[in-house]
Amino acid sequence: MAVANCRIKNNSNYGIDVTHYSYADIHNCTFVNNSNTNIRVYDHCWPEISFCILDGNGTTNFGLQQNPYCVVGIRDSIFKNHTSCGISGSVGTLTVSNAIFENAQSRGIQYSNSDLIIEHTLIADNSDEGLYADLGCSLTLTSSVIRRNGCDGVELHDNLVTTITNNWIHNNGVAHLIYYGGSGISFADQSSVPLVRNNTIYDNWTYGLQSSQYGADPNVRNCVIHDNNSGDLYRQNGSFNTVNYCCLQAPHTGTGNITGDPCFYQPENNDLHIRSESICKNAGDPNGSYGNETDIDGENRVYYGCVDAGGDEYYHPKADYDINWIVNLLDYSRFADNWLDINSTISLDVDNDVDVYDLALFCEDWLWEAPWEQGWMLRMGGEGFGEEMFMSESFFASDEARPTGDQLMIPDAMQSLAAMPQRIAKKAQKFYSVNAFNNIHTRQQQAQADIQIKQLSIEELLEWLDGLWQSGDLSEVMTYEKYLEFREAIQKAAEQ
Ligand SMILES: [Ca+2]
Ligand SMILES: [Ca+2]
Ligand SMILES: [Ca+2]
Ligand SMILES: [Ca+2]
Repeated sequence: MAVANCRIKNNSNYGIDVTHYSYADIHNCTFVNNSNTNIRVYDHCWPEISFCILDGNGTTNFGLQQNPYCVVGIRDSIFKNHTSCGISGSVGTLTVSNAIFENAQSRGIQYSNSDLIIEHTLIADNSDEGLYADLGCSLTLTSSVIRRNGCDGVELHDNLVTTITNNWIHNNGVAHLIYYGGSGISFADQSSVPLVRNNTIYDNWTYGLQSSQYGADPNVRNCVIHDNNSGDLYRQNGSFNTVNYCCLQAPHTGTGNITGDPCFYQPENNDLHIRSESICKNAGDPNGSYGNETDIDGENRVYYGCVDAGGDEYYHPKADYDINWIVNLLDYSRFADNWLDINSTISLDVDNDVDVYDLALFCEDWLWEAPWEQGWMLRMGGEGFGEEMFMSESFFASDEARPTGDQLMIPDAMQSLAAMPQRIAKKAQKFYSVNAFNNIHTRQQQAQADIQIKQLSIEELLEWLDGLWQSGDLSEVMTYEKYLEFREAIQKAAEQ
């Protein structure tokens, strides 16, 4: 079953009811004014939801309700303005990426006894907790932003495995309800040790982290916990005893803990990137293992030899020679001007010559933009501004108009098809031209190309250069002769 490109509105009970062993895929649909729940998922179902807008419009209770034995996948979707929770469920599995949960009159996300994997998601401005999980949940929360919720940012009770990494959790507790609290993360009676690593936990109404008297002692590493109103760490009748390599509000026992101003970029505008002078740079655990992990921006988790404390890893590539916060043709022309010279300000590796090794490094930073100017978390959410930017980040190449009312997120059928997850695309294929399906293929090839540029060979470098030339951009900064000379020099270097 597939439902694509539909407006689903003004129904009583449910917009879509997925029940009893259904593989319903819901793509590019808008839900509004359905009286109880926009999507109900009940009893052994496996729906995939992509590019949907579930709008409670101040009348619908739930965006999505998930009941026993279901596996729900959500990506590139917006849940907003529900009178209860954005999404709620029990006894199932939920995976979420690139989504927004905002302005629910209860919790943004609420689950019991479920496996939850949430990444690259904004949970903001919900009246109660941003994320609430209890009674045997396993939670992986990564590279997400949880801000300005009414009570705790994240509240956890009696859960199993909990992993919280590379997030920003800030300015929660805006309702100022003392009984319900307003901490960044609140733990109660956790049955195994939660890992809380590389998070930035800032300016919450009560504590950064708090815990009940009983339950496992969280492993807190490489975090920035700063400027929370009641304090950084609070455990009822006890203390947090595993806190290392953190930048804290007050001195705390442990290895590598520091105190002082983290030097956020613009905290008043939700921008918790750290500045070049920040004491959090390289303050994380130098012996930690970070694999292919990325920071909140999607940049490498480790730069300059050591992981930073907090969700952000500071990075400003040397290839931005003119320091205008983007690596583009202006930088490239300086690079080309110094080709095969000795120039320590242009060379990007440890020696001072400017050769193919430097070009390979230059390619890695090509079109880098400063995340403190362009970060996704700064563009998502916010009145009348966020959504189109969120979508352009996720999908659109440029600034499409923000959908309003019951408009679809993707107004164009071919673009909608190109954005479909694989499973629904297969189902939908026969309804569309082969030509349109090629779009998916093209996109996959593009994704492949992005991966390959990381494993640069000379051939790829030359292709990259040729592509640059053919795009016409290079001719603005150099003549064709100069370009050929440069290309030839690279080729020669490769043959040596
Ligand atoms: Ca670093
Ligand atoms: Ca970063
Ligand atoms: Ca530049
Ligand atoms: Ca060099």
